[in-house]
Amino acid sequence: MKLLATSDLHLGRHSSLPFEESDTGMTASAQTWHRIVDLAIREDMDALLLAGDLVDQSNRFFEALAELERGIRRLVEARIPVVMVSGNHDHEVLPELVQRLQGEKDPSGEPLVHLLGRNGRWETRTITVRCGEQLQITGWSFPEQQSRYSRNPMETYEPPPQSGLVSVGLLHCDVNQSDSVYAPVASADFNGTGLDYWVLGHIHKQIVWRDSAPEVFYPGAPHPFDAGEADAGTVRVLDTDDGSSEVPVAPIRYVTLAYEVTDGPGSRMRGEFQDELRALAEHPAIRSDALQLLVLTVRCRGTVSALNRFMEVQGEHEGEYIPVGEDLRAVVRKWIGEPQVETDLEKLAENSNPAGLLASWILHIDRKQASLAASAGQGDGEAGEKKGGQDGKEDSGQHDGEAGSTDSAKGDGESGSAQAEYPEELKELLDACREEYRTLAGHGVFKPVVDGGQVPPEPTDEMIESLFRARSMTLLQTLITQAEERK
Ligand SMILES: [Mn+2]
Repeated sequence: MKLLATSDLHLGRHSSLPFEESDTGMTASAQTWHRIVDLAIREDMDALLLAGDLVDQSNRFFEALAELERGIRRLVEARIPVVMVSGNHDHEVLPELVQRLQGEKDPSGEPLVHLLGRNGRWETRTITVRCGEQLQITGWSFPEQQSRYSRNPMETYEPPPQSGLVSVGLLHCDVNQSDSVYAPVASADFNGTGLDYWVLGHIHKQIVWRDSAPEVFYPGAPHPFDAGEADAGTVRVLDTDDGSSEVPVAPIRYVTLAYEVTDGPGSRMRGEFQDELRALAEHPAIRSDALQLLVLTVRCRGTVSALNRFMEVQGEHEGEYIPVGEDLRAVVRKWIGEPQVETDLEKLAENSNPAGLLASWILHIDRKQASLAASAGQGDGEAGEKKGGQDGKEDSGQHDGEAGSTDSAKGDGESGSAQAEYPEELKELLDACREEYRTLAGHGVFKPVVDGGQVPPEPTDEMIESLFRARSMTLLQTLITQAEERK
């Protein structure tokens, strides 16, 4: 028996692509939905299992619902039963859709369209699938009035009677997120449920709990909507004889490529880039006749000069379509250049220019913090026993790690007792930084999270120094980058 399983189509949801495809069907999940229907018919699937969130946002999208209905009618014509449960997006609209389709029956009079477990009640049905065999299927749907459901639906689950038939569970739920408002369940809840398989919906990434019995999986969303859904784009075929496997179906896939850019000859990169895209298109998790467009995010790390060179060769690709195969193109959605700045602080601090000044301030702060860590480390050693657990927990944990570092030893040697003293101008800057911090915090601009969520009423010296150090480092890197660019 071959069952096609999917969920989270979100028909009607819009993609955020800025390119020409955003107006065409390629970014619409309706196209993917009809490809899933094609696949079910072409590969003689015995049933289609849908684990919820088939349309986006309840009854606002009648067009989306019409596409869903059109696809289901095509399956019904091919005598492929469709079994679904509703999720947190389609809980209102699926009942009326199924109502409209309840007259669709196979020649023996059995209904071909099923919605299981309406209104948050578990339900088991035995259906005859396309090959004539019987399948026992158990499911639970989100209540019609509730897009949020904070209880665990498995609390009310009872194993259906043993039938000897292939048995599958269908559920839209959030696994191992105990505070979720979308039907939180634990992965362990599926153990001992007496079923052969569980098909879950809600998470858009495919997840398979491999070593569990029953076999439990999220098939994942078959259609990705943005760069954050690089893992979406496949359905799962559950073959009761040969095991289950993923099948890519989406016409569009989002991919991030990462490069270390070197100062070598830039011209070879373009060719390499295309080779890599061709290899990518052959990857089993992506390769599909349906695939038409790869949307790329390209992250490059390297020195400023190497990045500049790379962009000279590659930069014109942004938004440009790159042919990859006969029916496949790629487009670069975004280049992200991550300049790596060489910062030898000691060496920079020898200069009297702004970069040198910033470097020496950073070194002052580092030395002070290192010496504090060293003395605190000593303190712990002496008083560790006496302090015990009362308030020593945070302190000792924090200082233990730092005390052993070579930095602190270096700080000791270099400046001795004078290390805690800052030059006047640095003191002034830190005071200004503290004032600014107070003003921003007073306006609720940011909420500093320190030590597990507590917001201290007054920033500590360490906080102000860290803030100042981070800002100085950013500024220093900008200065160096600009200097390199002028070369
Ligand atoms: Mn959902």
